[in-house]
Amino acid sequence: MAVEPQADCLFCKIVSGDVPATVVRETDTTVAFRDINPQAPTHVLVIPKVHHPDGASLAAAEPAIAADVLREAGEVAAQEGIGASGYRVVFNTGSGAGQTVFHAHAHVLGGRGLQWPPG
Ligand code: DGP
Repeated sequence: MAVEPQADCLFCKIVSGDVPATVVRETDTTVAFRDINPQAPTHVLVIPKVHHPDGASLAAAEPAIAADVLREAGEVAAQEGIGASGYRVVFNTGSGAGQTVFHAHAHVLGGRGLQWPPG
Protein backbone atom coordinates (compact mmCIF):
# COMPACT_ATOMS: atom_id res chain seq x y z
CA MET A 1 0.00 0.00 0.00
CA ALA A 2 1.96 2.98 -1.29
CA VAL A 3 1.90 6.17 0.76
CA GLU A 4 5.26 7.58 -0.29
CA PRO A 5 5.25 10.07 -3.18
CA GLN A 6 5.34 8.20 -6.49
CA ALA A 7 7.89 9.51 -8.98
CA ASP A 8 5.57 8.98 -11.93
CA CYS A 9 2.42 10.40 -10.29
CA LEU A 10 1.16 13.76 -11.58
CA PHE A 11 -0.79 14.58 -8.42
CA CYS A 12 2.18 13.71 -6.15
CA LYS A 13 4.07 16.30 -8.21
CA ILE A 14 1.30 18.85 -7.60
CA VAL A 15 1.55 18.10 -3.85
CA SER A 16 5.33 18.65 -3.94
CA GLY A 17 5.01 21.79 -6.09
CA ASP A 18 6.98 20.27 -8.98
CA VAL A 19 3.90 20.70 -11.20
CA PRO A 20 2.02 24.00 -10.83
CA ALA A 21 -1.68 24.13 -10.03
CA THR A 22 -4.21 26.74 -9.01
CA VAL A 23 -4.59 25.80 -5.37
CA VAL A 24 -7.76 27.01 -3.66
CA ARG A 25 -7.35 25.33 -0.28
CA GLU A 26 -4.68 23.35 1.56
CA THR A 27 -4.60 21.51 4.89
CA ASP A 28 -1.99 19.33 6.59
CA THR A 29 -3.38 16.30 4.76
CA THR A 30 -5.08 17.61 1.60
CA VAL A 31 -4.73 19.96 -1.37
CA ALA A 32 -7.62 21.36 -3.43
CA PHE A 33 -6.91 22.83 -6.87
CA ARG A 34 -8.79 23.75 -10.03
CA ASP A 35 -9.22 21.03 -12.65
CA ILE A 36 -7.25 21.79 -15.81
CA ASN A 37 -10.25 20.73 -17.95
CA PRO A 38 -13.29 22.01 -16.05
CA GLN A 39 -16.64 20.32 -16.67
CA ALA A 40 -18.65 22.92 -14.75
CA PRO A 41 -18.20 26.57 -13.71
CA THR A 42 -16.72 25.25 -10.47
CA HIS A 43 -14.58 22.14 -10.89
CA VAL A 44 -12.06 21.58 -8.12
CA LEU A 45 -10.12 18.43 -7.27
CA VAL A 46 -9.49 17.55 -3.62
CA ILE A 47 -6.62 15.12 -3.11
CA PRO A 48 -4.86 13.57 -0.12
CA LYS A 49 -1.19 14.48 0.13
CA VAL A 50 -0.38 10.80 0.59
CA HIS A 51 -0.46 8.59 -2.47
CA HIS A 52 -3.20 5.99 -2.84
CA PRO A 53 -4.46 4.95 -6.24
CA ASP A 54 -8.16 5.71 -5.70
CA GLY A 55 -10.69 6.79 -3.13
CA ALA A 56 -11.59 3.28 -1.99
CA SER A 57 -7.92 2.41 -1.41
CA LEU A 58 -7.48 5.62 0.55
CA ALA A 59 -10.54 4.94 2.71
CA ALA A 60 -9.42 1.37 3.43
CA ALA A 61 -5.88 2.36 4.37
CA GLU A 62 -6.33 5.78 5.97
CA PRO A 63 -9.97 6.45 6.83
CA ALA A 64 -9.20 9.64 8.75
CA ILE A 65 -7.58 11.17 5.68
CA ALA A 66 -10.47 10.00 3.50
CA ALA A 67 -12.74 11.89 5.90
CA ASP A 68 -10.48 14.93 5.55
CA VAL A 69 -10.94 14.79 1.76
CA LEU A 70 -14.72 14.62 2.09
CA ARG A 71 -14.79 17.45 4.62
CA GLU A 72 -12.61 19.58 2.36
CA ALA A 73 -14.97 18.89 -0.56
CA GLY A 74 -17.69 20.56 1.49
CA GLU A 75 -15.39 23.42 2.46
CA VAL A 76 -14.51 23.97 -1.20
CA ALA A 77 -18.22 24.08 -2.09
CA ALA A 78 -18.85 26.66 0.62
CA GLN A 79 -15.83 28.73 -0.38
CA GLU A 80 -16.84 28.64 -4.05
CA GLY A 81 -20.42 29.66 -3.20
CA ILE A 82 -22.08 26.53 -4.61
CA GLY A 83 -23.10 24.93 -1.32
CA ALA A 84 -26.64 26.30 -1.32
CA SER A 85 -27.48 25.63 -4.99
CA GLY A 86 -26.17 22.05 -4.89
CA TYR A 87 -23.02 20.39 -6.09
CA ARG A 88 -21.63 16.94 -6.84
CA VAL A 89 -18.67 15.07 -5.33
CA VAL A 90 -17.37 12.30 -7.60
CA PHE A 91 -14.65 9.67 -7.21
CA ASN A 92 -14.09 8.08 -10.60
CA THR A 93 -12.70 4.67 -9.69
CA GLY A 94 -11.07 2.57 -12.39
CA SER A 95 -10.45 3.30 -16.04
CA GLY A 96 -13.91 1.98 -16.98
CA ALA A 97 -15.42 4.79 -14.90
CA GLY A 98 -13.19 7.41 -16.50
CA GLN A 99 -10.37 7.54 -13.96
CA THR A 100 -7.24 8.79 -15.70
CA VAL A 101 -5.04 9.87 -12.78
CA PHE A 102 -4.40 7.07 -10.30
CA HIS A 103 -3.92 9.20 -7.20
CA ALA A 104 -7.12 9.43 -5.14
CA HIS A 105 -9.14 12.56 -5.88
CA ALA A 106 -12.61 13.91 -5.35
CA HIS A 107 -14.10 16.07 -8.11
CA VAL A 108 -16.22 18.92 -6.70
CA LEU A 109 -18.55 20.13 -9.46
CA GLY A 110 -21.18 22.86 -9.39
CA GLY A 111 -22.31 26.24 -10.60
CA ARG A 112 -24.74 24.81 -13.18
CA GLY A 113 -27.58 22.31 -13.23
CA LEU A 114 -26.23 18.74 -13.06
CA GLN A 115 -28.04 15.88 -14.76
CA TRP A 116 -28.75 12.43 -13.37
CA PRO A 117 -27.84 9.76 -14.29
CA PRO A 118 -24.34 10.97 -15.21
CA GLY A 119 -22.88 9.90 -18.53
P1 DGP B 1 -10.13 11.43 -13.44
O1 DGP B 1 -10.49 11.37 -14.89
O2 DGP B 1 -11.32 11.15 -12.52
O3 DGP B 1 -8.91 10.59 -13.11
O4 DGP B 1 -9.76 12.95 -13.16
C1 DGP B 1 -8.51 13.49 -13.39
C2 DGP B 1 -8.69 14.96 -13.59
O5 DGP B 1 -7.42 15.56 -13.48
C3 DGP B 1 -9.26 15.37 -14.93
O6 DGP B 1 -10.55 15.96 -14.74
C4 DGP B 1 -8.28 16.38 -15.49
C5 DGP B 1 -7.41 16.70 -14.30
N1 DGP B 1 -6.02 16.95 -14.63
C6 DGP B 1 -5.21 16.18 -15.41
N2 DGP B 1 -3.98 16.71 -15.48
C7 DGP B 1 -4.02 17.85 -14.73
C8 DGP B 1 -3.04 18.84 -14.42
O7 DGP B 1 -1.87 18.79 -14.82
N3 DGP B 1 -3.45 19.87 -13.63
C9 DGP B 1 -4.73 19.96 -13.15
N4 DGP B 1 -5.02 21.02 -12.39
N5 DGP B 1 -5.66 19.04 -13.42
C10 DGP B 1 -5.31 18.00 -14.21
